[in-house]
Amino acid sequence: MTLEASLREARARLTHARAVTVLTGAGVSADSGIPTFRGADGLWRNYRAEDLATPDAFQRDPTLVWRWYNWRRELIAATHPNKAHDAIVEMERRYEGFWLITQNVDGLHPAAGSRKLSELHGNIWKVRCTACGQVVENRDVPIAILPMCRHCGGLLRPHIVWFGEALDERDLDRSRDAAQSCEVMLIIGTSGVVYPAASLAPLARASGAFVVEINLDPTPASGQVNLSIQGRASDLTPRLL
Ligand code: BJW
Ligand code: ZN
Repeated sequence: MTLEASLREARARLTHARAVTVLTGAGVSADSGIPTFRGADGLWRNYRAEDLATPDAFQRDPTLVWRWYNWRRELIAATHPNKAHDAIVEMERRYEGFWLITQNVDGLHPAAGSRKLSELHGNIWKVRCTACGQVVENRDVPIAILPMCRHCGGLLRPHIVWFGEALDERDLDRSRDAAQSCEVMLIIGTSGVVYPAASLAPLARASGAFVVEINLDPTPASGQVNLSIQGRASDLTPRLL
């Protein structure tokens, strides 16, 4: 199928839909200048994930982990939402039943205006106390290393879901509901290798949704969706409207 024919088919499905769920990954923010996690220019390229994005790593060397997050905070603070983020905001306005599930921690979806969303892996602009559990917004760039809780003096950590950690139960339930109840699911800019997020598209498909993938490259999900469209998120997402 040509690109135009694929876009036409996706638009036709969207035109008749009442409930639409969108699942996004790092590829959506790549067009804002934020490196993705995997691939040639990926964030893990110079680091091993297990050195940075695990509870063990933080326990071993919180300073190293906070330095990495300061580098990322600085990078993300200089970016803005792109046309893909904006198009997803427009979808929220159009569909009565709409939910956005993002794996991105950069906060660009809420910055663009998305309100009906689950940030499944957390948010880089929030910190959580390792002692009392309190979550607060913190937009300091750089954040003081090591940051301490104002409430109890405990060590603060990024409010981000690291490998081996459980996702927020309510966010996950809401996301599963959205996957099971939508008529169309769009999966945009994710490699689809990280669970449980990767199980949401198969869940939507098994529940009868028409699943459309937008990605620069084929992914493990490409063979299992109804329509896989290759290209940039910031180019193709607005063309679905
Ligand atoms: C473009 C583009 C453009 C580029 N336009 N496209 C089997 C089943 C279940 C779980 C597991 C399992 N095997 C292993 C696990 C455990 C693990 C896991 O999934 N590991 C896999 C790697 C195998 N999962 C977990 O540990 C999760 N927790 C868990 O399972 O808990 C169980 C539990 C239960 C009860 C108690 C205790 C525990 C937690 C996962 C948390 C993931 N967190 C991270 C790191 C956060 C650190 C940080 O950001 O600071 O979140 S991992 C990292 O990957 C980040 C991302 O959100 C996530 C997804 O990545 P994403 O978004 O897909 O990015 P990329 O880079 O992979 O892909 C980008 C894509 O965009 C590419 O396809 C490009 O082609 C494309 N692209 N430019 C369009 N312009
Ligand atoms: Zn505290």
